[in-house]
Amino acid sequence: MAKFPDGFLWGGATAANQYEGGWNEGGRGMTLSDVTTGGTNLTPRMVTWKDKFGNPHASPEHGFSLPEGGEYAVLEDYYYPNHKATDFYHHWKEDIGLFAEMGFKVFRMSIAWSRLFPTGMEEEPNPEGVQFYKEIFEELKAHGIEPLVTIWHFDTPLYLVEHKGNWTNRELIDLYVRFAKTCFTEFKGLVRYWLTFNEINNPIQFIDFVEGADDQSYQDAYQTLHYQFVASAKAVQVGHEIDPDNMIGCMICGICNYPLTPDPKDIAKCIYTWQRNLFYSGDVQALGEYPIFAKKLWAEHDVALDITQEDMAILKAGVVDFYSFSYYMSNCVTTHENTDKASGNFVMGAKNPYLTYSDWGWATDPEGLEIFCRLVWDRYHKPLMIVENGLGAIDKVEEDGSIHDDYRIDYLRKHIEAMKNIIGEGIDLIGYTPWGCIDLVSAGTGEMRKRYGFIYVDMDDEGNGSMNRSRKDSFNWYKHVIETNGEEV
Ligand code: P53
Repeated sequence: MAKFPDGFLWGGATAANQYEGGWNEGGRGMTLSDVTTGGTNLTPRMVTWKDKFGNPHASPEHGFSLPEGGEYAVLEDYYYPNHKATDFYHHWKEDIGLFAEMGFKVFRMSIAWSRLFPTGMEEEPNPEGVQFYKEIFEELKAHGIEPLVTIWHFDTPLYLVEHKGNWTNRELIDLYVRFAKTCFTEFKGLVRYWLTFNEINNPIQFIDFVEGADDQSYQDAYQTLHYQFVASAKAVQVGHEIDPDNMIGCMICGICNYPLTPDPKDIAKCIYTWQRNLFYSGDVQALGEYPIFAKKLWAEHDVALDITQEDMAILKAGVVDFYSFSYYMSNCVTTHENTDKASGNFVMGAKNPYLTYSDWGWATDPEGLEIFCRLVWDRYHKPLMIVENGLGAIDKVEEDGSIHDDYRIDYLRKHIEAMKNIIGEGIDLIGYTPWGCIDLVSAGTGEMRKRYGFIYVDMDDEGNGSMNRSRKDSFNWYKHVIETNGEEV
């Protein structure tokens, strides 16, 4: 039976926009999530805004663009779950203490861009923001926990979204690089592991599910990706210059796709899905150039990109040190109609009759994790890190305060067993940080009830709750897994 290597990075993952809160404290500027309401699996999250006459509106977040003269606004009649989130801002010492109790070797978190650069346009960072993260990293170090820092986790400053055209504007590259450079400089010696962009392939992967996605939407999604690739590659170079010990990775949303039937058309569609959703982004970041099928993908939607010769050189010089990804589920693709659809907030492929599904329609498939690891290892030969994995579920608090989340233990156990298998094959897997190691706000639905944590946080979908932390059954289970370096799961 294979063993996890010594020094394997066991830990957990979070992101500022879903966990940190303190949205209007410490000089932080706003982001899109501050004007996004909660939703459910069936009702979309809404973005709130005012038109040029000052009339309030709420529109579904996907596919939304602000009309001429409009501005994003926090409206009185709505609740915004990301404002407080689960309040890492005021609980970080206590939370890090709990992570240490579980024996974490690594803790994944993100830096809120707008806490360092409130509008994104400032020349110098907000000292209060820098100080906040410094204290956190020092606390982690004191507990022997290595921080793994995502530089961008969906939280571009709202000013840049509203006034600069978001990531379809080339200017965003240098603004991001200034932010990244500040992080590398200010936190040098405290942080060694970095991820440039969370789930960089997200916009292209989910575009098919945006209603009414036209060629312009594809144009914007591919252009956004290109500018983010260049920004990421520049950040990798800057990060290595500032500290050659820095290990900088990409982060890909890793969904394992299968053909629903043996119809060659389904096989072809499946390969296409791998190319577009995964290899397109992975190749640019891990190999330093666009794959040949990129041209085919662009031609499908008449996409014409702003790509310069200099950009190509930057991509080549800014190849990542390791390949990280999220893995929650697999998905079936088909060219056939009338198939049973899996309902998930984004992933609505055909339902796989061999798998079971979560309450949010996500398929549990540890085998898919093995397949995914093999394919990306064969392609890139870079160390792999699984930086998100887990089961979003409703937890019941018993009268005595205990929480028996055996379903979560079961899900994680199966995926850890899968990791053992691929390590046994010689694949260089270096770390595992299950998602939402402490309960936080769901990205897809904005719900609190979709929980992933080992640590429960008393907070509901309407914002009621004490924010008290408590240990679920999975807390002690995971502690034991880490203690035995994965020997006993
Ligand atoms: P939630 C969809 C599919 C796969 C990964 O998602 C995704 C999403 C977005 O919903 O995002 C990642 O909270 C993301 C995290 C997110 C996590 O998966 O919708 O990096 O920010 O919270 C889980 O259950």
